[in-house]
Amino acid sequence: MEQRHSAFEALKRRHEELLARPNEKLAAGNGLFDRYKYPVVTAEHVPLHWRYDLNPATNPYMMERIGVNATFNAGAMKWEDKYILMVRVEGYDRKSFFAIAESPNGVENFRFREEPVTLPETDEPDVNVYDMRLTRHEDGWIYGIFCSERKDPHAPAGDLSSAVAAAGIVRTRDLRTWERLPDLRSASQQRNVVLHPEFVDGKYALYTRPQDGFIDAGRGGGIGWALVEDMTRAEVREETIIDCRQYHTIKELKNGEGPHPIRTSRGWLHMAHGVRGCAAGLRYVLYLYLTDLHRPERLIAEPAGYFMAPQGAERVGDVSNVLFCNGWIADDDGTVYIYYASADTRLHVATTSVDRLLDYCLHTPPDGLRSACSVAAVKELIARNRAFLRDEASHA
Ligand code: M1P
Repeated sequence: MEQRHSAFEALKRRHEELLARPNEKLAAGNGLFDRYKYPVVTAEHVPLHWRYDLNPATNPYMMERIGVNATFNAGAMKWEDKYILMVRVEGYDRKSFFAIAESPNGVENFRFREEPVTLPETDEPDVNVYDMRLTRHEDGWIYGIFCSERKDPHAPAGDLSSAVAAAGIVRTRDLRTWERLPDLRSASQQRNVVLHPEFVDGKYALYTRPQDGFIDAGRGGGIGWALVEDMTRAEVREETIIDCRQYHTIKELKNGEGPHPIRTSRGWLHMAHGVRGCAAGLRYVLYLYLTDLHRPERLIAEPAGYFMAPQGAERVGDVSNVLFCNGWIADDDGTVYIYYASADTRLHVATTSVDRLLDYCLHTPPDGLRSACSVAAVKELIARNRAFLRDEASHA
């Protein structure tokens, strides 16, 4: 009995050390953003009482009863002065569910609330749920749109992998009780659906990602845009592609909107993921684009290539070579907290500012779509630098 007690005390001590561990900004990067030394939420952050039966009578060996495999792809928002993450928690059983973790400063000490979120179901229960985007809408509700995955009813006998992706919708006023609304109706499968925070032409505006199959975007041309009159019976009637997939780019195979865009003086700042295929499988990177303040569906700037790609230990995990982001927070002082997951395994933070992100969007050359254009862009920068250095030397 004494031994079992001390085993649990040791677990508790290690867990508390992990939760209380200070995080550190890493030494200078590329000027775009700063990475941090430690991930902000890992499977080990999940409370012990979700995983262990603490009663020695029913758990004589103090074994973990319900294992957590990964914590990743979190929605994010500021709430009552806390930085809130709606984390995708994935168990050993491969099922994901949502749980809220909170931090006082956005970069460390994330702690899960007492219990995971109880997500109401529709008449057609979800098999798996993940990747919730949180939007505090100007209508007064906080919406959560997530992927609801179910077995493909038309899969041939013996095919136990084919699935159908749809956008599930919940809303809340307090981040505690959730009202489930009907899933988004759409002619195609949908994942990475995101609600714009403001009405556009008096309607709710959705970023969509039409896809032919569960994995393949197929004829789905990229990130779409659809206006919806009523979120309690949301339906995609007309969908226009606002950010296209293109040959030989980082988003050749598919792309998807990240969190809802941030309103800035120069336009709506968007974070998205782009996917391409290579010999190692799919490679997911993060990129930014900017759209018009009054017409959020109108693209006004898109820097070439990626903003962030997996680096070092981020490269390896359950689904290696993946960065994914569906949550960021723009603070009142202009700081932006980017919550990104690596390799479908763990969650990190990077910090930057609205000003930096705008400067990046407005001054990084766009993708010329050919090597010759990339060379021209480099030479143009070299020429400007030569002129600048000459000018500086002449004033010395
Ligand atoms: O495994 C990488 C990502 O794959 C999917 O993203 P997308 O729909 O853009 O391909 C999602 O399952 C996502 O959760 C996952 O991180």
